[in-house]
Order: sequence, then structure tokens, then C-alpha cells
Amino acid sequence: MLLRHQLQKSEPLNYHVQSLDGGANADNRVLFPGALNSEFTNNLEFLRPSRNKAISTFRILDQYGHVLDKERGVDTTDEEALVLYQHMVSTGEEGISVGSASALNPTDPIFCQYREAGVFMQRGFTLDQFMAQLFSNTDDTGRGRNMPVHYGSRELHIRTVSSTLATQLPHAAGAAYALKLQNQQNPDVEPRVAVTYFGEGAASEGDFHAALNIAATRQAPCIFICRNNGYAISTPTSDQYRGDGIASRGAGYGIDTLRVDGNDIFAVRTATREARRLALTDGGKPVLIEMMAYRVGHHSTSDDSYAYRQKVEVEDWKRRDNPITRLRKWMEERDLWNEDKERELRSQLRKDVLAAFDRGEKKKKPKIRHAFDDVWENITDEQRAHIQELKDIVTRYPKEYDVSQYEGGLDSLDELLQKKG
Ligand SMILES: Cc1ncc(C[n+]2csc(CCOP(=O)(O)OP(=O)(O)O)c2C)c(N)n1
Ligand SMILES: [Mg+2]
Repeated sequence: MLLRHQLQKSEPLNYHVQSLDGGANADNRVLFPGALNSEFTNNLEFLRPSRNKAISTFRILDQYGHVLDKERGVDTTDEEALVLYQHMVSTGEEGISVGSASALNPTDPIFCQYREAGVFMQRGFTLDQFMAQLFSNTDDTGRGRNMPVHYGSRELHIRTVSSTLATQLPHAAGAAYALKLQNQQNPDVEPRVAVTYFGEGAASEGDFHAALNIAATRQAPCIFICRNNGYAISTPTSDQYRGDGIASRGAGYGIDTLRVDGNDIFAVRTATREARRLALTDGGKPVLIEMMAYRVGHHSTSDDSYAYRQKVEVEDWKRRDNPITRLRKWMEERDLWNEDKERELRSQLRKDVLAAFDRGEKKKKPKIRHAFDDVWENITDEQRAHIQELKDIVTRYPKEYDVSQYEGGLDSLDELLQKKG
């Protein structure tokens, strides 16, 4: 019995050794190294997941914005709700990104996919910063090297967006393991968790499995937030998996897991806060939250989703249930919001976005030298030859290669060439 007691609380690292001398127990369980605490049975019964009840979905508001459990209420003040609403007013899965980011600590490092602009908004990324990246202008911290929507901010503790699906997940698991060690070594510093966002399509990548497993075996404080929006571009979930969503996989890896109604920002906030608390208990552990949503927009501006789904399906979701109208209904019932305020907010936001668009568009492009630097501390002979060649071509064909829009024009290449190798 001592053995059982030890195993339940012990570090997983030791269990191989302990189980070898374990043997059969009085209550008919064998502690096989690969499946702890399994009971013997003489029933020949396969697990048949298709017959199980689906994992339930946590919500606080119904689709009409009514609080379901009056005693529990919501954990958001009226003032907070108004700010959240302003950050949400665009199109898509804002309940998930804005809601979860608002329930984290501002220094928790975040690793995004690409559909989480709300996380950036909530952390304080400005419209000018969004535009700097979208226009690849000289204020872009990524120095114009990335495709649009690959934002990142060191100050806001958000790693640069990674659209190579699922690569952000092992990064987050690794960061969480580093945080676990830091949290242990510096007990006076407020403990942190790593947080990562990904779509249900990204969960088909090998990196998803590697990340969940390493976070589970290392007990790293990582919150995995899956946005299950029903589609991976044109691939519906029915072609992506047969199991009970992504939540069932968390359980498979021994990770505390919850499925949440992603259209309910209050449920998202409560779930995230609780996930953070759980992730920091017992020295740290991963948590998975599957947030259910529907992708009402096209995948991207180059996608026409009506080629693979019915328009009526999309219209139905837009009308029936979405995170913005649900919060709005709740606010209207409390007399916090009305049609006039809505019109005013939308018109002001539109003006702000267009003004930032204008400013962003007018700025110069980053220096051309940034195409070469930040890889090696000193440029290599091969790079030197490439830079020289680029310079020659641009000088020979000035009409084809107008570099006047780039900060410093061609001179920035000279800065590099003059740098000592
Ligand atoms: C490794 C990799 N394979 C394929 C792609 C192309 N791709 C870009 S987005 C996407 C769909 C991802 O769907 P999901 O993870 O559900 O996110 P959603 O767009 O629905 O938010 C695919 C296949 C990619 N970016 N990276
Ligand atoms: Mg998806």
C-alpha cells in the first residue's frame, strides 16, 4: 500500500523502478509501468467512444445574453464589460481572444497562431503598431520580413505570430518548462504560465502531440487554448477527426481539460482564470481548454468560403449566436448599452482605423539592409557578394527597382558592406 500511496503523488520519472516490485495488489490492480492503477476485469469490453456522451460545454450566458446561474453571476464589472466590448467589435472569434487575454497576467508569455488579433488589442497593441506590421513600414518591429498579420511584441510578452501551423505549441511547452524552473528558483517573483492559441486544424500536426506530451510529462504550466471554429480553410472538422473534438485528446495525454462556449466571453474568462490557477498548482501542470466557435468570416481575404459551405449556414450563425451580440444583449439588459452608443462606437473605431491606416501607409519602408542582417553577427563573404550583386542590379535598373521608399535607399547596403567581417 505504501507503493500505491507513493505512486499517486510521486514524480512520474520514478514509476518504472517502483512498479517492478509492485506485483498484484489485494484489490486486483496491477501497476503496469505503462498504465497505472488499471483494474483487472473479465468483461471483454472495448472502449467505444462513439457511444460516449460528448464532453459538455461550459457557459455562463445563454445565447440571449441571460445569466444561467444567477447565484454564481458573472465575474466581470460593468466597466470591464464595456472595455472588453470595445476590443471585440470586429468579426470572428473575439470572445475567445479578448476574453482569455483579459483573464491572464500581463507578463504571461503568449504564443499565437494568427487569428488572435484580440489578444494583441487586449494587451495594448496600438492601431499604429498593427498598421506598421501590415504595411511593413519602418516602425514594424519585424523589420518588414514577415507576411501581414505576423505581429509580435517583446514589451507585451507576445512572441511573433507563427503561421507555420502548430510550431508555436512546442515553443510554448518549452517556455512553460523554463517558467516552471524559474518559478521554483525565484519564489519571490510572481509565478507565470505560458499560453498558446491554435486552431483545431493545427491540432492535426505532429507538433500538437509532441507539445501536449512533453508539457504533461514535465508538468509544465502551459495553457493550451484551442479555437475550434469548425474549419481548417476549406476542410470541415468531419474530415479532420473522428473523436470528440480536441478536448478528448487532452484527457488522453493526462491533461486537465475543459470545453467552453467560445461565444460566451464570461465563460471564457472564468475558464481561463481557473485554468491559470490549476496550471500553477502542485508545482505546475498543463491545462487544455477547447473553445467552441464558428468561423463566420472567410479563412482569409483570398478565400471564398461559399465555394465549400452554404451561405445560409454562415448567416444562420451570424444571426443566431456570436460573441459580440451575446455580450451586447447582456449589456443592453443592464442599460449599459443602446443603439446610439453602438453607432457612435462603430463610427469612432472606423475613423481611428482609417487614420492609423493613413499614417501607416505614408511611412517609409524599413532599410533594405534588414534583408541581410540579424542572421550572422558579422556578414559572411557569401552575403557580402549577394549584397554587392543586389546593389549592382538596383543601380543598373533604377526604374524597375525604385528604392526611394526604403529608409536610407541604397546607402543602407553600404552600411553593411562597410561593416567589418
Ligand atoms: C504546416 C502548415 N501546413 C499548412 C499550412 C496552410 N494553412 C494555413 S491556415 C490552415 C488552416 C488551419 O486551420 P485551423 O488550425 O483550424 O485554424 P483557423 O484558420 O480555422 O483559425 C492551413 C492548412 C500552414 N500554414 N502550415
Ligand atoms: Mg479552424
